[in-house]
Amino acid sequence: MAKSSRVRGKFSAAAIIVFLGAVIFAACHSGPPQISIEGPRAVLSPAIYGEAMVFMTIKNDGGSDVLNGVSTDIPGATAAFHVMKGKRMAHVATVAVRGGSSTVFKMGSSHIMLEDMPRTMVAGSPFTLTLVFEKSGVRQLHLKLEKAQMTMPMP
Ligand SMILES: [Cu+2]
Repeated sequence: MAKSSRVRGKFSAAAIIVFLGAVIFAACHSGPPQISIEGPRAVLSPAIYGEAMVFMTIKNDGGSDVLNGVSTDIPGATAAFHVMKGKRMAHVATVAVRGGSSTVFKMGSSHIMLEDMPRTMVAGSPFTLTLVFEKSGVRQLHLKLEKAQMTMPMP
């Protein structure tokens, strides 16, 4: 009798730990997003004048969010989200920023494309990139254009 009740006690303790774990996990990845932007860089295109690609890691330790827009203060320039479809870039209007994970913009993969920059924008030129998140609101990044990279690693 005493033995079986001790076994039951162990089982329920394990059940409580699993339950608490699930609650903590749910709390972390639901509710408001917790966005942090790591290692943002803007690199001039080695091939096309007036174009640059922006790379970064968007870390989200909270619930899911969506990137609904991107813009820049560079006069006349446009900013857009690009994803790779095979070997071609395709424009997308929004980018999902899943909870509890990192959304990566990198060379040869998803990136932010700057086009139609004026000739005054050269390596070292500062500019502001504005990201608009559905839930987290507006984030502004102050970046400097970096010189074109001569080697373009393939995805
Ligand atoms: Cu692109």
